[in-house]
Amino acid sequence: MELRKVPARKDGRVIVHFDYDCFYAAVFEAKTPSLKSLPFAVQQKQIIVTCNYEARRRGLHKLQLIRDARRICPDVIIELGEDISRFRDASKELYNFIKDYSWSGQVERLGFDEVWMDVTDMVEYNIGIINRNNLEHSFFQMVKDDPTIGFEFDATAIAGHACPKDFAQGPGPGNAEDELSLQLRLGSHVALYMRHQLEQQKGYTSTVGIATNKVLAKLVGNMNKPKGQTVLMPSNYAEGLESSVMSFMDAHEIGKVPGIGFKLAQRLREFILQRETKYDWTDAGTKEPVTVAQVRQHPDVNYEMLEKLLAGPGSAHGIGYKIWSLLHGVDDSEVSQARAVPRQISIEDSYVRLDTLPELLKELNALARSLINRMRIDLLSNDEDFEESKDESDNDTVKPRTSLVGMKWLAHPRTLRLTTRPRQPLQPDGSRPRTMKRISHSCPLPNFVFLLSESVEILAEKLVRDSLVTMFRKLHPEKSWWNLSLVNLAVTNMAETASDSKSAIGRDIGNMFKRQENVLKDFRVVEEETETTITPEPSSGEDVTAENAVELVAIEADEDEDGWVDEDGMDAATDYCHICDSAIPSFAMVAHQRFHEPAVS
Ligand code: DGT
Ligand code: MG
Repeated sequence: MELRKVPARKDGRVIVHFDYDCFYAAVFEAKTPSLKSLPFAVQQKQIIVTCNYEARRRGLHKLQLIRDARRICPDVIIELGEDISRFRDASKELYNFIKDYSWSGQVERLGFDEVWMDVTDMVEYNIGIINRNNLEHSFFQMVKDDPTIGFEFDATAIAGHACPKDFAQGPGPGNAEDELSLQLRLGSHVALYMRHQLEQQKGYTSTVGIATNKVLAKLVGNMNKPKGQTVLMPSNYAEGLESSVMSFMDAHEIGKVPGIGFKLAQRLREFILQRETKYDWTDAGTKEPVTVAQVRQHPDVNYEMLEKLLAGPGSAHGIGYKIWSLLHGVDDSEVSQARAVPRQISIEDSYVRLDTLPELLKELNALARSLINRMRIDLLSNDEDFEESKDESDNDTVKPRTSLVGMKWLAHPRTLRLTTRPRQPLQPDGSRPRTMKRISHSCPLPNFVFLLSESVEILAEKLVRDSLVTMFRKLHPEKSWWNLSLVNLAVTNMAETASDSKSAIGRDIGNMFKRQENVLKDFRVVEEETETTITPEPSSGEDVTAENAVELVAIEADEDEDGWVDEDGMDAATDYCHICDSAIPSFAMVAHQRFHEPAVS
């Protein structure tokens, strides 16, 4: 039947998916390697957000209450991970490390600890120069214009694990039907090489999947965790990938398929089982699993029916066909190109109670400091011309000489946004209205924040005094009563300065600063351009109490980290809570559910 037509599989690409093992714990371990052999966990609020494998061996797990972890493993070493900037920095460093190997620049981050890389061009090039009569002694060239950089490998063998285990070995070298297997074998070797480099040079181990598209690569990696890699191979070379992909996909619970979020999975389960189903939050899963096979093979399921079943407000057009394709392991989405700068930088914190002006000013100052620091980390780059031009400049008196001299802005965000989430006042009957809305106010970002001559502290204070207090008053004209559960500060609307020619900048320090002033002229504050928006957040099942705020705070630290993640992630990154309907990153769903549970005594 036409509506059940199997979407065409476009093989020919080789995609590698990296997932760093125990990421937050690994960030500490990279600095202090002695932690690796000890049970070690990272704490945010009252939970262990992650722990290393030694701790997992001793019975600890992700998202466990600190109390329970200490009881189970009294000698566990715990570090505080409230300050997520260290994870963000590590994530960026590792991303750049991986990106430097790429020829095409198609390297995409998902969250802090996952990266896809499209290695098709590297694999194709190396297949082009391979000696098919001596595949055992091959050399993989890692740098296109330097045949000496790379590694030796056996192109008849797979590096790491293969799925399925009885994959087709292929009819032998030189046979066209075996090209796909050859591609994937090379993909597995380049993945192994990069995984080793990541470990040797940066101290991080990772779990890697290699396949012909993003979804398959992400899924197949899970088969050998941690420190493992798996390549999805054809089980029958004549059929290509068809049979192995179908049996691989069919075995998965539908909620595990990236791109099928919590809500969609739940609707599919209910359709297949023809009744309401329950979700078990403690296990981050369902006690009523429905497999891909059950959905795919159901006689009434086709893409038009899926469109009707799944389309809703906010869902992308063509969701039915997209899900139908995913059920068949078909995913044509591209690995996006690496971007030099994030689309936005946002910093936020949440509060059990924030209702006095002195407290607010203190928090705004702290957020503004983080924001400016973050801008300097993410948006400044070395001016390579500076070192050589330094001697040419006899104007050594040009000030200031700080460690930031020689840096230039890669982009200037144009807009400053302040967002709050006010708690509603109690109603006469003592109840609290359920809606928790975020409200925000935007205005042009004042120029002075780009000045490198001033300290972050001074700039932050000025930003609070000159802009943020006024913006806050626009959001909260009522002087007498407000109580905030969240404050978010963001710079958005990036204007990249990539067109700067090298010769135009950094000739000497004076010129550079003069030029910077010129650039900044474009960023005048224009009061009329300000804008206030109210973003309704779907109603929350209950308000935050001091006790249950704990986990929520932990989640939100990650939920809205910065533009690198917010806007680059695929649908898989977000699920919707069935109680409050909030969008929650998939990995944080379990912790989020604790927020809805009765307060822990
Ligand atoms: P893995 O991949 O099983 O070896 O372990 P991780 O620690 O890499 O876990 P993963 O990949 O699920 O998440 C990456 C990091 O994100 C993790 O190290 C800590 C953080 N994270 C994960 N889930 C949550 C959560 O529910 N709340 C918060 N605040 N952070 C989380
Ligand atoms: Mg991980």
